[in-house]
Amino acid sequence: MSDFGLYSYFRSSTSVRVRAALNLKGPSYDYFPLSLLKGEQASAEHLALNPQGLVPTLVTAEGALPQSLAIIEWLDEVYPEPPLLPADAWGRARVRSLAHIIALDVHPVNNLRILKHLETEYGVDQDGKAAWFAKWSRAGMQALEARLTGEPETGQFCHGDTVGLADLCLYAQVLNNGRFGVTVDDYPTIARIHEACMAIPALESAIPANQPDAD
Ligand SMILES: N[C@@H](CCC(=O)N[C@@H](CS)C(=O)NCC(=O)O)C(=O)O
Repeated sequence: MSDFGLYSYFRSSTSVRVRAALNLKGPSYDYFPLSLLKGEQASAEHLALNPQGLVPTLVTAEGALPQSLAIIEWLDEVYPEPPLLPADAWGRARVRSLAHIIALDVHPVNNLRILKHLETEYGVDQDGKAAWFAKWSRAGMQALEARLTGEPETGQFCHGDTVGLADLCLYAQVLNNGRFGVTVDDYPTIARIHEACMAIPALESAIPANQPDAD
């Protein structure tokens, strides 16, 4: 029997973050794919676990846990190795602060349900949705790049030379950006860290193309 069940969608960047954390930490998990395009995240079965109807949802012996950052921080406490947050308070605050640029400011306004709402309620077409995505994604990437380039704690990864929570958010967002034509060309430090992330087998195996529901 597996340690966990994970409700996930291959392209979902929040699911990428959690898959990467699980792969790094090592517990086994059953993969339950939900097609966001078919609306399976809003099925009665999934809503019973996650009333928001969003992925990922981690099913644990203690209950279902939605919200990728909460899942990753919980995994980090239960499986301390390798740590995804620094040992010192300032380091933890900095890593969360970097991760939040993506997870709290970029991702929420570019989520599928927002893009769908723009289309159905306001008649925004594909080009308009791509422009919306690029605007908010670039705003976050620009700020992230400035911080990563200017702050002395940046190393091979966002914080020092080991992969952590901020890196999981960064590489998942860079992958997602690619679908909307937002490249890393203007963000050399982000590009360098993304490449370092992709060189880690646990992270590479968590990318959309390597999931059972990839099309
Ligand atoms: N804050 C949540 C966001 C979860 C989320 O929005 N997931 C997206 C996929 S990346 C989703 O399920 N979207 C479905 C929809 O918008 O209907 C988290 O970090 O887990």
